[in-house]
Amino acid sequence: MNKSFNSASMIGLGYIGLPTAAMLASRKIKVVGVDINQHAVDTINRGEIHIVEPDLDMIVHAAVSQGYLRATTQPEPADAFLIAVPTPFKGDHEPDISYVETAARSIAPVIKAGDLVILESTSPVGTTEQLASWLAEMRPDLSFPQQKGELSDISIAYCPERVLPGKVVSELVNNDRIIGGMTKRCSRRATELYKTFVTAECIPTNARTAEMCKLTENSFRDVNIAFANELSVICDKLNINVWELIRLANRHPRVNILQPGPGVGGHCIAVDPWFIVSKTPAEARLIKVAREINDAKPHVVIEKVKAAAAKFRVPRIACLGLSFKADIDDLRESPAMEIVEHLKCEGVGDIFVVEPYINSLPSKLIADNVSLVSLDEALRECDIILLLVNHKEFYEMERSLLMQKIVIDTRGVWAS
Ligand code: SAJ
Repeated sequence: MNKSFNSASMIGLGYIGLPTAAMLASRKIKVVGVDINQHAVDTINRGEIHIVEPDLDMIVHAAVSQGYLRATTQPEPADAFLIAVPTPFKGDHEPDISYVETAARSIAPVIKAGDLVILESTSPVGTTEQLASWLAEMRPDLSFPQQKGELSDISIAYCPERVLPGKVVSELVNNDRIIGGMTKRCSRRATELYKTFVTAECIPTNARTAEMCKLTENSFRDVNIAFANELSVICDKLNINVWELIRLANRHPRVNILQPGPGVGGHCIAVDPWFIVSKTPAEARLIKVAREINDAKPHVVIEKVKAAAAKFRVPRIACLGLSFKADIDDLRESPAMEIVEHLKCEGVGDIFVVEPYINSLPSKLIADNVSLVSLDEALRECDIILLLVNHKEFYEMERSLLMQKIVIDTRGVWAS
């Protein structure tokens, strides 16, 4: 049992906060999770979860029933505070760190000398220093690293999460962790906390480098997906099967091209590169173009569907998958959603969605008369089959059912 931290508080109980809170609780640290979403709080307090993530339900259930995890809407005192709230962008791709500010201001009244505050949310460079100044402004009775360095009452660090949705539980334990303390002592204290459940390495650095490291990881992936997406558009023009092309090119020992798709979704890769672009617009040229290429990809797909639909009087279009990637329920920033919405708004045809991971469509689509149907029904009723997400159900289906249909496979699921 860890003696430095008997209690911890997680601010934000979403896709990152809840699993992290549950892992800490599984190591017998008393964890209070804080969220403004009363439904999430009530669900967790029943020992259940409000998100889809493999194996998380068992860990949360055990932590709640053994009394190590509890949720509430108001921050309470604890030895360590971890902040995992959203950092979206606003207007012209400018980062919106208002949730971090609200979280900081909400914990300020309950922090005490000796506490550790960790920011996990993906953030533009400088946000941790900003967080420290909000706390200092609200608590002049306490000292902070920017004022007293190693002697400060409060330790502050930036420790980005880097887990993959769908594999969160194992990656939380097995991935190396970057620990960006505002001072060396801050890094040591944060490492001590993470070491309660992380078996991989915790690597210390400063807060600004840790912030940039997180943005760099996701921008690296975005740029590489943009390369694959650009290849797919080039191959369409040249009448080459892009999936076969990539498979062959990847047989080179130093080539590893990612997979094209209908666009890049999720709340991370489609967002984080803009945090670099907005700070250094003149320098971040490749990163910006990659974002633009990936953002343009849904429109390439829409044009293909329109061309196919023009052959029918009232085209019936089955859209297979709505989530932003395979085998999860997360619809945030999903290119599949964007494509479905456009097809409907532009009156391209009757739209049927197959999404095995959700029980009802978002209200926007219900209002637009889009129907959620089974795979069997979609294949029976529709003329055009548009595959948008590579869910395992679509790999496993009987391919002969696609005969006589116009198939647009944006993920290469049926390419071989
Ligand atoms: N995608 C492609 N082609 C590919 C790989 C992905 O089109 O070859 C698309 C996906 O379909 C999806 C989007 O990219 O729409 C993002 O999916 P992803 O699996 O690449 O990443 P996320 O958003 O689920 O998680 C990423 C991860 N970052 C990296 O791999 C560098 C994860 O480790 C981070 O923790 C997460 O972002 C985050 O929270 O920042």
